[in-house]
Amino acid sequence: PFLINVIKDEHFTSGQATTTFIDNTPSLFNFPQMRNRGTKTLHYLANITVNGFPGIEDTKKKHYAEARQPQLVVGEKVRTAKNILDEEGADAVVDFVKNTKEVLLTDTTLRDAHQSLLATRLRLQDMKGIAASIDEGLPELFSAEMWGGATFDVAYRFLNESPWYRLRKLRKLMPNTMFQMLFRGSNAVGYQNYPDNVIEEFIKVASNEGIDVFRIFDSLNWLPQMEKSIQAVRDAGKIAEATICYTGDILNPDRPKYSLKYYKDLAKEMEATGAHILAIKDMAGLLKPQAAYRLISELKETIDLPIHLHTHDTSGNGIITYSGATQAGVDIIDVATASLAGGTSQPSMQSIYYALEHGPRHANINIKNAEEIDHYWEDVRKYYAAFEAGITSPQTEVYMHEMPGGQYTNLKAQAAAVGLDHKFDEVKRMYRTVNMMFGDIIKVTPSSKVVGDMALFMIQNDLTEQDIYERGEGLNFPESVINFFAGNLGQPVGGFPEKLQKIILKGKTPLTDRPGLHAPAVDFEQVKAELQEKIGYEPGEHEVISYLMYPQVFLDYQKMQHEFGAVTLLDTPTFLHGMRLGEKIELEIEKGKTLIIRLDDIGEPNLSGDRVLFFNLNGQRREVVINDHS
Ligand code: 3PY
Ligand code: ZN
Repeated sequence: PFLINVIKDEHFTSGQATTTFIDNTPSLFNFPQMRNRGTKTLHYLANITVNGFPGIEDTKKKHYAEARQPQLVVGEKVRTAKNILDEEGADAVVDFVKNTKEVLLTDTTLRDAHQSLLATRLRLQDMKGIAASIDEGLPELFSAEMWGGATFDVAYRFLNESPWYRLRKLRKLMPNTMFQMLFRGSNAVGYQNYPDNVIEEFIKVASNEGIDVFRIFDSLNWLPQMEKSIQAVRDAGKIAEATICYTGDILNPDRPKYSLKYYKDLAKEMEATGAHILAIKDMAGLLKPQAAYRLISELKETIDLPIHLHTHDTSGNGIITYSGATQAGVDIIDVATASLAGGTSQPSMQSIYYALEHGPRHANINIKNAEEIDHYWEDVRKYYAAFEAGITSPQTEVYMHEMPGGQYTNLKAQAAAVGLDHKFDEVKRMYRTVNMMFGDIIKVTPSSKVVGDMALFMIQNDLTEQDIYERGEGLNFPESVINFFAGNLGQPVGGFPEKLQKIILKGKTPLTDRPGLHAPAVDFEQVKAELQEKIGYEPGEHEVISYLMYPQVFLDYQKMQHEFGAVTLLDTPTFLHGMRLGEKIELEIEKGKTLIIRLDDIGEPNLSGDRVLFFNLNGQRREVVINDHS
């Protein structure tokens, strides 16, 4: 069967297979699964139909029309930023950006937009339906942000999907678009510090798999936590965006800690690392329009790197902020397609287009194509209704609590999980209090999680700031908070508040230098052997990395794959809600091989709660027994 798999592989038959081909083509090894894919799929469908999808209360499957496909106008072939990178390298892309008069756009739809609006739940199946159209219809984009941040962990954990497989598939469908990822410096795509050689290996493999632009930040803006990553990206021949996370308000004289001077000094330091681009990451959407104008103007005078601005539209001011930044000379801005824009997501691509139209720095994209592509997203968003956070209007309170766009909805869910949903206003105020107790820190993953955990902890236990100082010795603080004060995320701007640090660490000595200096290098061969033992086959280098980042999550994913097979291919309503009685679905599991599945009957539960589901699979009657957990 191995040989048959090989000779049927498109890549092999096209003559492009090299000696790494077998390593890099795990589908060759899928034959044991292939035989019983039908059975596994039925098992998944039966389970979701009876027990629902974890975290979704309303299990009823609605009727959805198929998402509209765009009618594109494709003109002359454009030489894209990706073409320049592949043909001439990273420095040529920098020159291209500098020589472009118009403002360039990064489309965040495939990453931050759904991370911020739909709990990161967007599936590959829905990305696949539009990816080629984005590549063809929007060739003027600087890049598409489609990986990193929370997507890595969520894909495995909640979607039964491999982020690497997602990357490979999209890479094939979008050969002319630069792929951008969000990389948390020494925290990679996790919430903790990883040894330097893990960081380097991650960047090497991600770059081989198709990531072109790495936006590297540190959750405390601490440069020592970013330098290794920047160097690794340079070594891989890809584009390193050194990132400053923006917090506070440079125009507010009462908030002097994060002043214009602070940002300018940091920008100079970032430039000195050899990064290609400076990114300003306004993760909460705090950069007000006039401040944006001032900040970008002064940064353009201070450094010679192109500047890439990222904001969130939480307050409703995002478009004006971009308008100010564009006037001040920002080179690239992050936008999302209209249907997944606004609110805690990025400002809308289509809106900024019209805001700048006919001006000197108008965005050079085909707006008709952008609008056509947006129809697709408008339809797809409906599938994910269960993950909507219900924020339907501008939230100017963000200027008070300063919560990142990607955290807002998450923390709301976290609060609800411990029965505090009715107290979310209090949580937001406490979030601010905690930030000030911690010395007014940069709040972005993972430091934002520390603040969120502490805020929830205090409200849950009915504690005030005063209580912490007076009774803190006897309290068991959340793990993440202890970890932060122990210096394991690095050093915050201006240092830790000593009194609080003493209370929280209870005598433990904190680190004052880079955690990576203390973390022993990982022996990849040894980890590979350990993983092989657990999963029963020789893992690829990407799987070793996933296992290092998220051991349990990765193993659980493996188990799910084993149990349910390629559920990635199911359409989203079916994936989330299962099947209606009498419904028929078609599932193309590979070219020319389609499963036609009808659900004929659902039996009553027996005494131990087991139900029989009667399916018809490609004309044959099949029964699946499933335990009803309700
Ligand atoms: C992430 O790290 O996931 C973020 O989006 C931070 O803003
Ligand atoms: Zn963001």
